[in-house]
Amino acid sequence: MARTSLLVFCICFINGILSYDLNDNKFPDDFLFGVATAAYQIEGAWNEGGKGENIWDNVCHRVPSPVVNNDTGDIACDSYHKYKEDVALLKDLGVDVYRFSLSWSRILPNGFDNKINVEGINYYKNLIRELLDNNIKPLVTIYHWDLPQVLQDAGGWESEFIIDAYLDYARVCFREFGDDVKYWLTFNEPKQTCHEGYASGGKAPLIISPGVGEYMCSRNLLLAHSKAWHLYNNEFRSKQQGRVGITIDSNWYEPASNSSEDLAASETALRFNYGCYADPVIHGDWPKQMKENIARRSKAQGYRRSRLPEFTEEEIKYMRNTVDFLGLNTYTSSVVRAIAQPDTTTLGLSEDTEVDEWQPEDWEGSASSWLKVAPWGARKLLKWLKYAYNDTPIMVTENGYSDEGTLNDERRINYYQGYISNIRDAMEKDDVNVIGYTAWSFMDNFEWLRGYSEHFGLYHVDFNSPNRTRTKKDSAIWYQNLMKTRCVAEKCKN
Ligand code: GBH
Repeated sequence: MARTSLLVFCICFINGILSYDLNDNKFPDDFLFGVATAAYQIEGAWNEGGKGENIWDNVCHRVPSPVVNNDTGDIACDSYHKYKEDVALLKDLGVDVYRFSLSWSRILPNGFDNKINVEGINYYKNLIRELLDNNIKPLVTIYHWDLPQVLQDAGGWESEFIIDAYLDYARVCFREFGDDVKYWLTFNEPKQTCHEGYASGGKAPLIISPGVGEYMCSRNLLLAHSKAWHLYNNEFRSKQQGRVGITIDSNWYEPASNSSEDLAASETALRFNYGCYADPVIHGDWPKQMKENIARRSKAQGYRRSRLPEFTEEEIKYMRNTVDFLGLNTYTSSVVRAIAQPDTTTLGLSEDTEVDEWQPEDWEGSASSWLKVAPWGARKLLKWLKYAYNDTPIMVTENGYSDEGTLNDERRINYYQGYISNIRDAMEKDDVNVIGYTAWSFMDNFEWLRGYSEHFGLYHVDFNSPNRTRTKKDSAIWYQNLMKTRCVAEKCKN
């Protein structure tokens, strides 16, 4: 205990003096603090309990493997067998909420609802029961990237059949778990599903269709989201009284200068990333920056129509205002500048954005190439979301820092301090309606194509031991203290 308070004290002290003043206001009493995970990254039991194969099983089992060290999620943190132990740790940590995801192929091994896997349903019912018994609210992501392989074989997110397949899956989730779950996320980070999954080769199913297939994916996914929201709204809301949102990821895009071109470049980057998914579910249609750029470039490239598929008037009305809250995953920032003479020949989301983007060398790094520490960006991004999306309530559903795996993870504590302080600033000084925060991640886990080489956990997991032993890191002790005092600074004001 002495070690804990000394550690907490030292870090607050150094930080407060050297970089910025930490916000010492308490978070509101009803603010939800917690931690996050995802099914494929922690559950393991890939072929147990009646589960079907999904696209991540498929990718990890390919020879040669595209994953670092040939790692797989076959066992991962073994949370399928260890959920009681997990909940005991969550209880000890003192979270208000636990964000986790459901594995589609564990619930519907055929992808479709012609066959419901009772063992899979029971796993999640037991987990939810265990959480509620310990006074922890479940925040459930319906889809975090693990599509049943049979649906991928039929075309996956590029094909329209997926809209109703997703709807049927969501119906099963609302029906089976909705009496106990009051916070739902239809999707985690659609950009990664569509752009990394169907264009950049960064995520399963590793299909490469930049500027074409990735936009078909976005369109289908957005329609699937709004259908699920309408279903909840019409058939479940009055009885279950929950809220349905979607989690979208974005950097903050800092303009390189105050020139109107660079300010516009920042706005364009935000619209192409967060806006690609938030504009349709709030305003009904793609952001105008996307429509204009992609139509103009498609024309120059000789396409008969824009590579960005249009929404009909009817779809626009149907999609508008189909969120009860917006989820935000944010880890980092970048700097952007307008490109004077954009190359119009190449296809792809970033090419279509026509903005130069980079991260300055002198920003503090992490174990992930893309993640540099820029806590001030979180405040600016939240302020922008308030302006762009009519003050829709926001839940920060992921934020976190990767290292090579140490228990004395001061750099992670420093990261959380800076980010959470800036989030509190956004609430207090910019009047942004932030309703919760779930840190990524509860524990070290399978980091997709990076395997077990990048660690984001508050708890260390020993992947060499059959027990997958969990050990509390210093950052967990720090976060536990934050959730108790409910402010980031060493001394809270009120
Ligand atoms: C989240 O994505 C995920 O939701 C979560 O499952 C994951 O474990 C966590 O973050 C940590 O990565 O390598 O330059 O091509 C975060 C958003 C955006 C992270 C794009 C990786 C790859 C960029 N991500 N990114 S690059």
